[in-house]
Amino acid sequence: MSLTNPVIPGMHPDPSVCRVGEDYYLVCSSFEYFPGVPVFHSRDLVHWRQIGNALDRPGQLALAGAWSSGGIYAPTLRHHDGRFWLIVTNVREGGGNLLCTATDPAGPWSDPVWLPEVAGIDPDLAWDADGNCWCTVAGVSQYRIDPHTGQTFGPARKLWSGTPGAKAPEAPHLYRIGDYWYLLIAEGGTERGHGVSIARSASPNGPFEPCPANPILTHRGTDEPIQNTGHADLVQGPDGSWWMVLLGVRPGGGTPGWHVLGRETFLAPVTWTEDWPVVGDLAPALPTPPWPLHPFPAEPGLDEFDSGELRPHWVSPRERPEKHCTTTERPGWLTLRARGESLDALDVVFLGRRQQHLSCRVRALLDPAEGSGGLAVRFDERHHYEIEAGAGEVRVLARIGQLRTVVASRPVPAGPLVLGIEVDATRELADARSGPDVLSFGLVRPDGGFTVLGTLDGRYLSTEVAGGFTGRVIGMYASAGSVHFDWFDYAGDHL
Ligand code: 6LW
Repeated sequence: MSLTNPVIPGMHPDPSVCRVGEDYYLVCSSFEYFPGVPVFHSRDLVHWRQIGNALDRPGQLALAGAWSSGGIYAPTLRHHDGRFWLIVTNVREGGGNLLCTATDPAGPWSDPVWLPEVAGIDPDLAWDADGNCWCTVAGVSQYRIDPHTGQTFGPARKLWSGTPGAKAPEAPHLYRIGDYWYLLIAEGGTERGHGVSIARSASPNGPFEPCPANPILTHRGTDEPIQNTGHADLVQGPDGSWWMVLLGVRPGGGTPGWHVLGRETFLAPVTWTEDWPVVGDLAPALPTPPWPLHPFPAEPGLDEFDSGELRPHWVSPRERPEKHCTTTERPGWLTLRARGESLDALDVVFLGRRQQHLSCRVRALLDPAEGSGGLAVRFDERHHYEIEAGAGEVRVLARIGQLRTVVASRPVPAGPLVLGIEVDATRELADARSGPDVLSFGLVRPDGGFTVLGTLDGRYLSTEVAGGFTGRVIGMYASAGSVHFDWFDYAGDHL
């Protein structure tokens, strides 16, 4: 079996990992989406399955007013004293750093304990042998905290600024390994200059001595297909081997390269030389770990909405109140009810899943008799494409920045219909300016054929155009009234 990176494709950045016995658990950022902080499980570090979301109740996760790419940033997950500890930042007015615990990482997770005096993103947790709990944040600074109450003891103490001249020392993780305390950070910014550096000390509070080989990982200025590599966490396997999880991107198209799935989670092997970690090859082909592989049954791409519970990969911008998103109104169907009668993206009710493959195909059967809605590829409020049915026609729509346009429309008979989206990243580059992929929107005919109504350039739904920290999410929406969806089918790499 060939093993491939990324190990968790699609928008799953800032991974943090821990191991308990033979089980690994991993969490990542979720930004403006609800529920937040997806939790993954693995038995081999290569195959991962989402088992829940740590912040899945409105009392844990308030995102009103969080702009796109605001909200939930960079969690740290640790297992200590028989419990899982999760610390994370909610970047919004009235947000800040919060900590939740669980005995089962699939949930339920506790209500949050807030840390009002901890200033800074990317909080880390580490405990020393005396039982002190150290919270280290981007910058890089450190607080001693009581993780049960969120209280801090004394002001922040500066630990390290990373490599002189490198911007954004962030994503700290502090570990006791052998005779040293190691401080792993990301630096250079989360774009093409991203990298991972490390320092060590005899104490968790420093002084820290930088590794002479810093950055210990970067793909800046290289031809590597995986770029923007950084924001890492270390984990040791049951056999003593060491591994790094980190974020990276897969740019496509000509120059400057566009990445559309957001930042994804990758895995790299780590060895040690003179008590410093050395990161092995980080390539699309993964080395086989020295233990049995543990693949999970393939996740079905088809969702028929037959159970009351939505699977954990479904997310909505900011909130998902039952009155706007329910499987009980018409059993066996998902009903989305719009908030208003306008095309304003904030009135639209959207339920989607991350695009996880460079090429993919989506189909959904919907009944628009009581409203308007359809399928959308969402990057953020100002960058999305959709195919929408309602009022006797089907329309392909695009929003790119300030521009909103109807790309195509045609009348359709009343009744349920199957809409489709096809994302094709396999086309040859025509020239240096070619985009990363093309997206086709259309109707599925009764004979199963696909009638394309509009084809759009994928670069406008990329980080390089839209900006921010997120990636594409594909799903269903209602823009007016109620729209019922019988099923939604996502197939990756079908081409
Ligand atoms: C995160 C920072 C980063 O807080 O991006 O790549 C920010 N690193 O560490 C948001 O994901």
